[in-house]
Amino acid sequence: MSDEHRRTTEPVPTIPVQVDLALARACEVLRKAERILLTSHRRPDGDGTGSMAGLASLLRARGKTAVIYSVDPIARRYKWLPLVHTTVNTISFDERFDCTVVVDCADIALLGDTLPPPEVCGTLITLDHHASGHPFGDIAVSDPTAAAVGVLVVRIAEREGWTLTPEAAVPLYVSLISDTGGFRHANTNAEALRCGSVLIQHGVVPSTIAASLEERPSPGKLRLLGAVLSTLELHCAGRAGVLSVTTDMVEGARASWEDIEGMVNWGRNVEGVQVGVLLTTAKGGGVRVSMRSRSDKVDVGKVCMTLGGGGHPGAGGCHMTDSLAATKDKVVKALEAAFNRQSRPVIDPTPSSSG
Ligand SMILES: [Mn+2]
Repeated sequence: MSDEHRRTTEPVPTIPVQVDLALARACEVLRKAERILLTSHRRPDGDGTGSMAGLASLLRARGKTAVIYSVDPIARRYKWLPLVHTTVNTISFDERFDCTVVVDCADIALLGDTLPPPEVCGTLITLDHHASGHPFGDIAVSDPTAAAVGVLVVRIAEREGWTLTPEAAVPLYVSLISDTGGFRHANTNAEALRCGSVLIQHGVVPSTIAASLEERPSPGKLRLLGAVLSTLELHCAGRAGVLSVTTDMVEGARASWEDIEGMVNWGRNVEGVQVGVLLTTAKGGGVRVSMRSRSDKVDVGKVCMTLGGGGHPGAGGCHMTDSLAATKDKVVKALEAAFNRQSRPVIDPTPSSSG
């Protein structure tokens, strides 16, 4: 077994004392509350949606009023979750809640002006697990060791002795698999799997949920993907995988422009490739460049900055006014320069065992 497959952290991270104290205070407020408002960050993901729905189910089973509130519509992918159809997108100013629970949100700024005023919200409880953020609320439960907010909801249920029904267990399981990538990401720990096990004991069928969340591409998207994959070119000694999309390809496949989303990852995923590039001929002229890096050695945000765009170390983009061929040339040259700045060309892409 190589070192990278060996565990270097504790199997069960100790829950910080202040997290436990905050959770106890949150439970006390929830126990007494009659009317509870539940919300998450804008465009809630699987964790946000699943933990809201799961907590709503648990609270309603106690005879309480629990309102799920999201200004943005719930993504089609999660619409089938129990109780999600009861989500409201406005809260009237004369409503009064005993408390409001904000899930999966590391910063009050991410709520924008969607959070109702304090007199509407009542006691503000936050349940979050982001390591970097600014915990907020009257009671902030913020635990980076929790793989998903669903884990924190399971902790609440266990602490309060609330029975988990399938109606609560299913969305909580979705919260868990969303944030752990199906128990594969680095945040997957013993507690995440223990919670998964508990949820299965209470009615979750993992294969059914996996099937419900499966991406079902339209025939047009699949035709377009086939066309895009056939454009793959490897540059920079196999370290850059470049894919191209043109208007003709989109129209020929009878696909939509949205179908292009995520296709850049196919170039990045090729064996040996460190940077994936997708070149898209823009409708208004020029070429849209997307870059994804799987190596911390090349900051594609910086590479894109040299081309007039920007981004993060792992993801960048820019718009160029040249033709597709000229753009490809410039992008490859910029990447070549970035790879050359690396102290030594990487031949073996496997992570070093020392880190
Ligand atoms: Mn989350």
